Amino acid sequence: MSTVAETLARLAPLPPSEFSEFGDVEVVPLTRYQQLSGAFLGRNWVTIPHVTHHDDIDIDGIGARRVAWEQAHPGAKLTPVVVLIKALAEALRGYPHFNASLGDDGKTLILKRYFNIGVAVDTPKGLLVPVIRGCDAKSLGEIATELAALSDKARTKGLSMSDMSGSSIALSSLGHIGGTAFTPIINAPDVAILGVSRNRSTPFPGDGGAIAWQTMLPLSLSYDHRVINGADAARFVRLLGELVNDDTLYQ
Ligand code: CAO
Repeated sequence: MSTVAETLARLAPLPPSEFSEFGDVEVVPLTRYQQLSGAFLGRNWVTIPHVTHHDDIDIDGIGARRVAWEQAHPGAKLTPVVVLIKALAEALRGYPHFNASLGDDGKTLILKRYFNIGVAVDTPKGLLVPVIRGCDAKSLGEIATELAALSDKARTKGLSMSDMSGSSIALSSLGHIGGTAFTPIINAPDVAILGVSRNRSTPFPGDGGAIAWQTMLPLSLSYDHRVINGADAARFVRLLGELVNDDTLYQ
């Protein structure tokens, strides 16, 4: 048996970052955010055993409600991200070990009694993950307003460490751009992150052999397999699908 250190020592060294023999290059500095988030993403990717569960949920219920909701809340946008932030907070109630962190000694699981959702925001300086706190007690309108304010702050002024600390779970959406699935990297010390891709009309067998079209939203849940098993991950995403079609979420 070899130790982990011995196994790592047998890996080939990385090639040097020297390319001038192949042609002209330009060296540009990484922003402070890119350096920091790169260091954290690299750490999380190599230290957490990730598995990503992919599924599509039916979001016809969101489309039907969005128009009425936005008329009742002038200026606010009910995007799938806003609905999913609320649904995540609700789903965590039934899955406490998704709202958890491993203890430093690796022998305990710390269950959190708060429902704070981190949201990846794309900024000119790099990726930032502000946290919306207490989402279980907030309405969709409050979540939409806070998401707009935090993402604007992230893009214009930047965020403090306290704006980005204390999440239960995180969400990363590429739905406004495209894609069918991806593997989001867990934002430690969280144990799961939900990736959202672009929704699409999908044909299903309908009555009498007809085709029925449904709007499906692709979700990709990356989870720490030391804490969460695959069956629970699959159930958790199914539950999100039920919650986004549940009237009580919109009250
Ligand atoms: N499918 C189809 N359309 C979608 C969608 C989806 N899954 N998600 C959002 N959209 C639409 C919205 O409805 C909106 O349409 P309208 O302008 O017609 O209302 C449009 O895309 C833009 O949405 P938005 O970006 O303003 O709002 P959002 O709530 O979807 O997202 C935020 C907010 C802050 C998450 C987003 O602006 C952002 O920064 N996303 C990038 C995150 C990222 O980079 N993640 C990857 C990290 S890993 O490197």
